[in-house]
Amino acid sequence: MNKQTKVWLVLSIALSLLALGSACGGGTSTNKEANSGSTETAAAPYSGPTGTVTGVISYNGTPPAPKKIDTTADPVCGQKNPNLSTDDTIVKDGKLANTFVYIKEGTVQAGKKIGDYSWPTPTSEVQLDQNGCHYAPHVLGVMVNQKLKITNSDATQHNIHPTPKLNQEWNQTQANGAPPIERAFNRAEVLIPVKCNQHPWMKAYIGVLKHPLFSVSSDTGAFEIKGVPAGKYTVVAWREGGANGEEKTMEVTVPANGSAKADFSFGGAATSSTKPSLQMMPALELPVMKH
Ligand SMILES: [Cu+2]
Repeated sequence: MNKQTKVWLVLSIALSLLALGSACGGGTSTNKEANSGSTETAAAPYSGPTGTVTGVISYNGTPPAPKKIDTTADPVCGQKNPNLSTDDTIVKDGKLANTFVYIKEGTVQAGKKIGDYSWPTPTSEVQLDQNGCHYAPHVLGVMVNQKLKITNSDATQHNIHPTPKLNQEWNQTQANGAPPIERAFNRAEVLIPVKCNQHPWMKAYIGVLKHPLFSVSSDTGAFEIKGVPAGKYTVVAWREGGANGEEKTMEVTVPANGSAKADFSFGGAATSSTKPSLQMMPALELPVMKH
């Protein structure tokens, strides 16, 4: 072996070691970044005292009457659900259902931001059923990466089509008798509209959050958010309508082992009810809906 070959040998061994080292090191640091660089997976879970946020969503004035839906395009829908009608404003005794209420931001008693804590992804799945050519529930929440299980209880084909702005858009056909579709959203987004490419009247809304501090108002207008770290927060109540829905916010202080009240009201003259409805917005998508 001459001197030159020796030098090359040593050099190439050194280079390979260097490459190996940097590959390993690089991998580790990338992992670290993924776990600590982004706020959603960064910090430790919260373990201090918690309270609840409860409230009732009211609707001022006369709500728009539900409109009967023409289902002649798919006789299966009409047979199963002859009284199918619009469900964008469900009001009973002045109380509004299907309002998505969540903790948007705020400071925990200890002084940290709520977003600085990590929240484990639930192992339980959230179900979205298609029954009578209607989504149930109409409004739902999931955590980031939590499994959403979509079922078809109808003797007809649906095509589930979420139209997010931050997550990836997809649409998937689910035939009569097809197994559940399991999906998840990997970014927080409030809320993602869901439509059915087969039945243009079908609408649902999915709120995706990094934490479990959300709730949907029931038929009595009531909601409850449990397990909220004691602290001071902005609570948002969202309901559908307009291009991006309608939002109200409120500041609340959640006491340790206590409850904060957050009553909201929608409807009435002061609200933005004159905005175009979401259904009318994407003119480009109308031909797709006819499939
Ligand atoms: Cu459908």
